[in-house]
Amino acid sequence: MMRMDTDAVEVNFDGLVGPTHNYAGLSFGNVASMKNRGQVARPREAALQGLAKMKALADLGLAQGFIPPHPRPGMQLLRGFGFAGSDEAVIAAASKAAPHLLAAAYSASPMWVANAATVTPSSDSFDGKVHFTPANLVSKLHRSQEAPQTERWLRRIFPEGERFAHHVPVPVGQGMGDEGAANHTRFAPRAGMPGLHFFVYGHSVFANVEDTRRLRFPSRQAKEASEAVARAHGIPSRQVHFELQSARAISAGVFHNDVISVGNDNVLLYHEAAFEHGARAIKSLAAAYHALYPSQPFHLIKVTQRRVPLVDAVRSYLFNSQLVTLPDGSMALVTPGECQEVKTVAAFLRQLVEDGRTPIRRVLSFDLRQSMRNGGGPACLRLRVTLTKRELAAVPGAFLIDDSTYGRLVEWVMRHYREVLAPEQLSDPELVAELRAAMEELERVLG
Ligand code: SUG
Repeated sequence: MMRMDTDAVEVNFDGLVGPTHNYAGLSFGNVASMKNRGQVARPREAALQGLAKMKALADLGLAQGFIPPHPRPGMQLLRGFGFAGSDEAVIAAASKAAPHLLAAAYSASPMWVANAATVTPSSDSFDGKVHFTPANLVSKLHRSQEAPQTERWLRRIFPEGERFAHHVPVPVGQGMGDEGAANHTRFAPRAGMPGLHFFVYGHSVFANVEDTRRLRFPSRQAKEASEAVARAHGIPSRQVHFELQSARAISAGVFHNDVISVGNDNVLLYHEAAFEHGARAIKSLAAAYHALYPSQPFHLIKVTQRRVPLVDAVRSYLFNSQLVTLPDGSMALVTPGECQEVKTVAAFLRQLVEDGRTPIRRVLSFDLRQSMRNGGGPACLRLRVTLTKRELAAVPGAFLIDDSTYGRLVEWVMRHYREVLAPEQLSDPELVAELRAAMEELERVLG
């Protein structure tokens, strides 16, 4: 028997940009991060840009939450590399001997919460609870430190018990990367109905898939990691579908599937170069969906290379848009402002809305430039959690965006964030005290 919770809604939990947002060039294979290495960042502006998006979506009538930043610098990471003594001594020594480690420890990368965890709604899990598995993020050192604090925040926002279940991250080993929801899409006629879980991976550790392909950049998501998550969450096997990311896309800088396709409810918008097996992959995805919902429409919107070359897709982050269902049932594409600056993409978006044959009726555009320069678009900044009304009521209000929480967070950012931050300023000893004060104050804001 499939469970159905018709009062369920998708809640977007955005990562609140932390006060150490900077451009340290830490992500090989993420072309924006590589290109902008060493630039001066604007943490305050970055956080306000993210908050403005949250507020705008909440004002459209969508349920919106947030996940706070992680304490920085990550002392455990620095101590793990042999630096010892007081926090101050550790930071001073690391800034002299290993500035690259200091940059990793200071990274504000937890803002990209699409990578924080994989979430299974209660309609799809074996025990009727919402399940969370924090991503191990082992592919990148700076991100590999995130999981323990991610788990702490998730447990606070979604208290373990009758409604929510929390798992440990997938065990690590060479190549066993789990990047969370960035490679996971769930399809169903609407929120609350049992969904088809679409996991896209870049390699398979045991089948040595990656070894047989020529990749310019490393692939991050292992098939076995996604299988582990689906297994732990108890998703029925007919509701799980796997597909291999294309080598061509990864080599063009598509380090996650959410940089080359986006889905919502019964729609998938994808670039023709997204999947290794091209049209065959799409056909088998559609078959899996129709095995669950034989007579329901499934909208597959293909974007050809002729229409939007891969390089334009990566530059504009078109596919890192959020595709959301508005309260009137129509869909909106929440795009980064860069889409309007790339001619092929701007033209595509115009036609998409004019076309009228797909459920996508509106294109919204947001200035997220600060995050975008590190390869983080609208979709990277949010973790989707489908919740029934009762589950949503179990989330502490301090983590949900309304006029009052929004106002308090803006005030907090204005008080505690630096206007500018360059990577070399991470060795400034005053930064540590500033960050400590900011996090203490945040606890008061959260009540
Ligand atoms: O993991 N950038 C992030 C961006 C993550 C985007 N997420 C999704 N597509 N879902 C990453 O590469 C750059 C940090 C730096 O270079 O300072 C960074 O970590």
